[in-house]
Amino acid sequence: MARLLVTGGAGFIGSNFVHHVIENTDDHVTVLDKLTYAGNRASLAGLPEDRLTFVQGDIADAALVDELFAGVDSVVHYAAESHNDNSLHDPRPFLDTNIIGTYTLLEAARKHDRRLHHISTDEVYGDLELDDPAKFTESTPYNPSSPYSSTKAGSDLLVRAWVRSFGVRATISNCSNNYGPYQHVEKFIPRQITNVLRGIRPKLYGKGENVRDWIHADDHSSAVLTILDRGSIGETYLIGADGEKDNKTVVELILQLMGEPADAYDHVTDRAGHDLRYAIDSTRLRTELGWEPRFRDFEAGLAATIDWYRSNEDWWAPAKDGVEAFYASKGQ
Ligand code: NAD
Ligand code: TDX
Repeated sequence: MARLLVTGGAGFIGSNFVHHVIENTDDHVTVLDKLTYAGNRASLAGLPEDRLTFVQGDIADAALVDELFAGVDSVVHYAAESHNDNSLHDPRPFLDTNIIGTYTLLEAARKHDRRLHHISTDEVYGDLELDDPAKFTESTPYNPSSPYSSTKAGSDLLVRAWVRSFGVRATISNCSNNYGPYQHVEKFIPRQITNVLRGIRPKLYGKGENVRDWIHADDHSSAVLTILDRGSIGETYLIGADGEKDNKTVVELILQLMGEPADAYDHVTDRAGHDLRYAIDSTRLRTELGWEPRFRDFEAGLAATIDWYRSNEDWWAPAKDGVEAFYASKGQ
């Protein structure tokens, strides 16, 4: 049995990871989460109390982080400000959490010699042209576009420097867009599903040609456990499941699966600096560490996600009106 510290474990991907760990290992999990607007204690409801300790706090609180690192074997770092649109409106919290927060964890990992896995994003690589056959690989140069992705890129570089300069035992993974249960309604897929459930027309930025490479959150979790177990210290692994789709196709599929006409959506103001296309080449993770995704049918995974939002209105309803008011103020 290992003792894991999971930062951001009450967020979307972090909570999916905690569920995955409890179901698939004997490990004990301590979650450190600030419970910002994006964190939800209810995402961890029902998990066995003897396997999970929840601590509300900030990853930039050095004294708290020091105390928690002393009591665990490994740390998986999900906590972040994660939404591009928010970073265009108010970048400051992105610097505080993604940069200073990650720095604080690295200093604790160095002091206590703890294994750290840092969760990052494919957005650090910038974007690809729509007609470019290339995909991102571990050697693609960093070229982030938004305040969000630039702070994630900065946090990755801090991790690399702490490995090289101080011998911290860390790995990094950069994953593509996740979908699944417990994702905040500010994000693309949950926003459109909950719009349809509320009788609001889905909102597509610009022409909807932008491409995202979708992976189920549970596949992201199994990849992270694989890297934590067998990854080489100091290395970066790209995580993706060959799920490229343009946004228009995804909205039309949501409408179709929910029994609405496929054209019942609105085009709204585009995102400033909107990345065109992300695509992941995950050959390294598959060949060197033997990982494979389990969710290969996007339509089936999306249908299950729609069912989850239909059945869990209590979980998402409190955030919905505020999110829509924010978007409306920006013509989105
Ligand atoms: P999220 O916004 O749903 O969750 C973030 C969590 O971190 C929340 O529970 C929040 O309360 C917590 N948090 C924020 N600031 C904190 C702080 N200072 N101290 C402690 N906790 C804090 O985000 P997500 O979509 O689950 O993303 C999780 C991680 O995965 C992020 O690092 C993100 O960059 C990365 N990632 C996300 C995606 C995606 O598709 N969502 C893809 C690739 C990588
Ligand atoms: O209402 C919308 N309409 C729309 O067309 C919203 C909210 C988004 N979009 C578009 C913008 C993107 O092209 O959908 C696509 C996905 O948008 P988001 O869900 O905001 O995700 P994205 O910006 O691609 O970033 C996500 O994946 C990488 C996560 O939020 C990041 O945390 C992760 O690093």
